[in-house]
Amino acid sequence: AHAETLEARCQVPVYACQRRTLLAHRNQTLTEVLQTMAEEAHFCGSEARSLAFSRAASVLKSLPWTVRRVQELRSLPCLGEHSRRIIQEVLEDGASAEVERVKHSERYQAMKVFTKIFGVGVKTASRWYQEGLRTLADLQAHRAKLSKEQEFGLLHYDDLNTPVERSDAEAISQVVRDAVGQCLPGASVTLAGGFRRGKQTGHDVDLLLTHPTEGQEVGLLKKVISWLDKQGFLLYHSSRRNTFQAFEDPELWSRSSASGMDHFERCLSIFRLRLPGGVQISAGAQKPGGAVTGSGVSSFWKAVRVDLVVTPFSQFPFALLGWTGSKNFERDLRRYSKHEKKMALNNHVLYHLEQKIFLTAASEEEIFQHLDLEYIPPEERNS
Ligand code: 8DG
Ligand code: MN
Ligand code: MN
Repeated sequence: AHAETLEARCQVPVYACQRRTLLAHRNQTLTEVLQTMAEEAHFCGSEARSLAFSRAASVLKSLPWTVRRVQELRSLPCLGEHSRRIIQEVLEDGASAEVERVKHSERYQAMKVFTKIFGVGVKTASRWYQEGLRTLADLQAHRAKLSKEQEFGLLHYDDLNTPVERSDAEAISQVVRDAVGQCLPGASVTLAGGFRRGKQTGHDVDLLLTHPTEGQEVGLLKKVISWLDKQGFLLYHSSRRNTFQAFEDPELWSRSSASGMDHFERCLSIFRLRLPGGVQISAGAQKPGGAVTGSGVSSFWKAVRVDLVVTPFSQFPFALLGWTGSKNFERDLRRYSKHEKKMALNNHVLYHLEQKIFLTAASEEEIFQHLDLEYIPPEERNS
């Protein structure tokens, strides 16, 4: 009865950017199965189906009560027939036969193993599966052709699939802060991504670099990378230059931003993070730089994925908003902007499509104001 009173009182907004979603929520079991289905659809290239499951999971994350009966879903948005059916199965039988089948399927399991390699997406993983490969050992035996990125991904597979702790993220931020301080005094380093949303662990560390005098940031990334490399902090890095052109057709970049990719200068890297006190981790893993012991390989460092992104100061609030996530939150921010406000939002700018003007902002709060949205702090963007 309590749940139903809550349901009646609770008008859940359609867009994730209108909801407050904390990390801890009350429907973990249900969101997990829906996310498995979203992942499976993604592995099949069915992006619309994947999105539908993600949205359903996202709505459940925002609920202030635990769903116990399928009737409680009546007035909720984004819950399609398939999602409801799976939720009902889980509520009534404790598990969904369909989800169990997916989880145990050979294809899902192999796709999961392959896409966990840094640099491997669904396309490559599917191809390997088609060729009959199933495991990392198969991949090595088959001598599959790998990109540089994938080679390093495979080499550091265990480390890169070990959750990055908040303390690791803080340590890496500090190293990058030192590097940036040496290369360009006055420049700043900001931790974004899941850690900014309050997560205690993550799959990587997302860092934004900028300088309050626009233009000063040009050339910074090269210097920082070279400093880090000299100090032995980088196992792998690959950079891309800035390709953003503010005055090209805004329709063009508003389309490309739908995927979440942006045009900032950036570096995808793998850090060699020294561990305090020489803790032994990933015994048995291949560690080219580790100290070999009798039982296997022990090491005093671990590999951590780090994204470095350089932004001109005037675009920083947009970049910060974009790189803080979650992915559901970002996707709906853009969708809301376009459909409800006739504005195109991306990681660089906010553009009014009818008035044909750029709306500037000095903070995330100002971007929310332009969009007539209540400000949602990072900790409540875990949609
Ligand atoms: P995690 O690492 O803790 O697992 O989660 P996360 O921090 O939320 O995810 P992420 O994959 O590291 O991405 C962080 C945010 O950055 C996410 O909202 C997507 C956003 N993002 C962009 N542009 C790009 C891009 O070009 N590549 C990637 N990988 N992420 C981008 O805005
Ligand atoms: Mn991240
Ligand atoms: Mn990232």
